Amino acid sequence: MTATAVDSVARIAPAISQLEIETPSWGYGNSGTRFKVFPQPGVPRTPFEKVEDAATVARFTGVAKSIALHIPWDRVEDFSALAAFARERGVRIGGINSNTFQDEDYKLGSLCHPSLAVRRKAIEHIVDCCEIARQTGSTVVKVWLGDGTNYPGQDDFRSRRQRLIASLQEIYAALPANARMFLEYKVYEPAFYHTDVQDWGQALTVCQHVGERAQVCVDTGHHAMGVNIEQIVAYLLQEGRLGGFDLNDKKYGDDDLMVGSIDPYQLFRICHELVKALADRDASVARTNAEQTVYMLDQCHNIEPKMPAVIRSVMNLQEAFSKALLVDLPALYAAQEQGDVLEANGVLKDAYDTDVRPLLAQARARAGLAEDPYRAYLQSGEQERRMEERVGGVAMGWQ
Ligand code: RM4
Ligand code: MN
Repeated sequence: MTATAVDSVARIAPAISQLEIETPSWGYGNSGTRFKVFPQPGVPRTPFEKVEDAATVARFTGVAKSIALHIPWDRVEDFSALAAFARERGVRIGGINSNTFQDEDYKLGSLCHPSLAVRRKAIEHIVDCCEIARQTGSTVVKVWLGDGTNYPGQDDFRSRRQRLIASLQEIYAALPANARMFLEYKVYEPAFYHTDVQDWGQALTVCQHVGERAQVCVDTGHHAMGVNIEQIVAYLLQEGRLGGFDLNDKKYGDDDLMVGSIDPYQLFRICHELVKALADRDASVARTNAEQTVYMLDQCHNIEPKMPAVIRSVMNLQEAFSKALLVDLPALYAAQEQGDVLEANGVLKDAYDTDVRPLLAQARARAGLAEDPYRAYLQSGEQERRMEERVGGVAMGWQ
């Protein structure tokens, strides 16, 4: 290898050694659309089996050492036992995702609902998620709401916002001392006319009313088409309010496709904002924030085999992050300073156009990992073993 190639391997190494990726428990279960769920053989039947799958992904990739849970889908009798089970397999319990969108009572909303009784029920559920965080050692409680209205005039925007803030303040008080609350926005769906937490501005200002440890979750699939997500990321970092990501990709709506599968250049541009913040010399708000940002995948694998898809997604993110690590920042800043539009843009393109796969393979080999985790998994017999062993019982899905 040439000296520059050696240097490049060192530069992308943090994508193997430092990037912490979280996988979602629901990505291992059966999923589909409102039209059809296509079940797959070998899918986990219990949260413990989901943890086993996450641990397998961690073993093959060397990263992705935490798994996010969704309550009540992942409810178990003894959460500390689940956390211990995970620990023994080299993974930890990540974000606890609340679910206030699948109960009859939530037809008109949850934390924003006009009825105090329904709000109470939703608050208690999320307070319970805080308790689960305590029991599992998780440091994140995530709130995504299906709240909104379908028709103009159905309810009052400001009243609903007030109920939301008051409800979140109550929940915030129940967070474990070292935990953060993430508020996730989404432009529309399930509500079609207005959504209560529809964009980053709403999420940010609500978080500011709630407390310092309330931060925004950016689900990459939750924007209108054409929205500049990396710009949102930059500003949230500057405010110290970027909690984490729900990474996935989309072509149209909230498609939950594999991260980097439709628009890898966008993923690169997002990573570029994070890498720049991490490179800040002084301990800026943005740098501290970037150091704590959670990279979670929020994906569903409806037609593709799940475990290989999760592994591929982890690799996609590592590739985008590596390209961002290759951006020549001094050259970029010099070009910006001189107002050299084409040079500045060229610096980004040069990094993006680099084939980082051989570099990542090298870095993995150095770390004692398979050079291609995806192929290594396919050849390992793990998939066949799952299909043989996981017969009977009920495969897990969105219930
Ligand atoms: C929502 C949102 C949440 C996820 C659920 C399953 O659209 O993205 O993050 O928990 O779906
Ligand atoms: Mn999400």
